[in-house]
Amino acid sequence: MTEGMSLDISKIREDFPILNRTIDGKPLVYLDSAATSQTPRCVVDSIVDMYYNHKANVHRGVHTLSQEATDRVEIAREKARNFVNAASTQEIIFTRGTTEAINLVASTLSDTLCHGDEIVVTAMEHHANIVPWQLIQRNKRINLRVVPMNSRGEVQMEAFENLLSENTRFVSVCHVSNVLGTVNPVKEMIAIAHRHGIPVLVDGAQAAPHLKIDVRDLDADFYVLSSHKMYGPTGVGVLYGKKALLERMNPYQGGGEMIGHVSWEGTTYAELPFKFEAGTPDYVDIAAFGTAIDYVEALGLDNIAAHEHRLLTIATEGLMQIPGMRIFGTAREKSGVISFLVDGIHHYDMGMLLDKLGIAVRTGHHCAQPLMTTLGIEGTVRASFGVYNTQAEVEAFVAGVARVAKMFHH
Ligand code: 7TS
Repeated sequence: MTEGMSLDISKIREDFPILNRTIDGKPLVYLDSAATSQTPRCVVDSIVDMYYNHKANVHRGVHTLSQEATDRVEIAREKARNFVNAASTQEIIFTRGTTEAINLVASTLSDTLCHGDEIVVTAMEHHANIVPWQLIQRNKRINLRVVPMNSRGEVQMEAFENLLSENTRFVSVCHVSNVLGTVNPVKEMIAIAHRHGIPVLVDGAQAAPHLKIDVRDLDADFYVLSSHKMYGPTGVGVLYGKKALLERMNPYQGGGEMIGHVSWEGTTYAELPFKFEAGTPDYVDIAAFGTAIDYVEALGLDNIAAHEHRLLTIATEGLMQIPGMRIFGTAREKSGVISFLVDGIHHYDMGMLLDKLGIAVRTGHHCAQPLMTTLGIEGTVRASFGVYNTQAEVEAFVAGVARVAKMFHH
């Protein structure tokens, strides 16, 4: 499929057996892809094929199975490199996910930080981009500075630049907010930070399934993502890092795979990317992640984004008709996530009642409690879209919300 073509959604749905499920006798309407996307048959087939035909530990054996398993992992690494447009596979480190990737960078960076140093994040970060910095804050008494946002849920760029000072050592910012759907102007933010000589990590967990990523165009120093949100298996993530930076960093964990030579006197480390991949990697899922990348690229990220944007518009227009509706996040650039509350209805009640209609949405703080505090709420109801969602599903969702709202208000 080439870019710019509209997707055949009913055909795509055939790739996802779970979408045929019913909940309480009603067809499943899965609107929780921001938490985790569903997995197409080709990715599951890749996992099964590895277990049945090619399973052996990687990077260690001369025997055929071990070579085959290693090849599959390294092919996936090349696919991941191409997916984010990194210069080299040495810059692609496989992790357990976005969370581990950020912890890796934070923990390694902490070696170089001193009392009074500052890390800058935004008001809309997921806990995965807050708590790792707080953990190193505890040891080093560094300060976490938070970029405010405007009423639409957009980062205030002037405030961002003003927060950067000679004490700022690092900026870590989400590409897309998992609550507000805001697409942050990360290229511009990186350019500003670089003018001050500050490296930037971009948390791409919510961007990777929806936007074309080009780490070289962004000039990102680090870019992190999770496979399970982009139609891939669980347990795999990517840390992209510029080679020059990764080379200067200490290893994160020690063990097999990451060493050059070990002796009682001292140990040397392996070359990139293996220096950061201690222990047996999740090679079965890494190989299947490669298949997921092929799947996404065959559909075309521009096509996926266009489809999801259409669904977002239909959902937003539909929800706005419902009395007492409050939508959180109205950024001019927004991805396929919609967070809302209806006056007088607890988000949990809304989620439970929608579930009775077969509609799966997420409720709560979405691992962004500081953002909830800023918004003055405890949680929201969040619908999020994937490439397999249809207009009919979005209409069923809007009708479901309207029905619940009516139940409470009359
Ligand atoms: N960063 C962002 C922006 C996220 O949305 C998430 C997960 C993470 C980091 C962590 O990713 P993980 O794969 O390491 O867990 N977001 C969500 C969510 O919105 N609902 O459930 C998980």
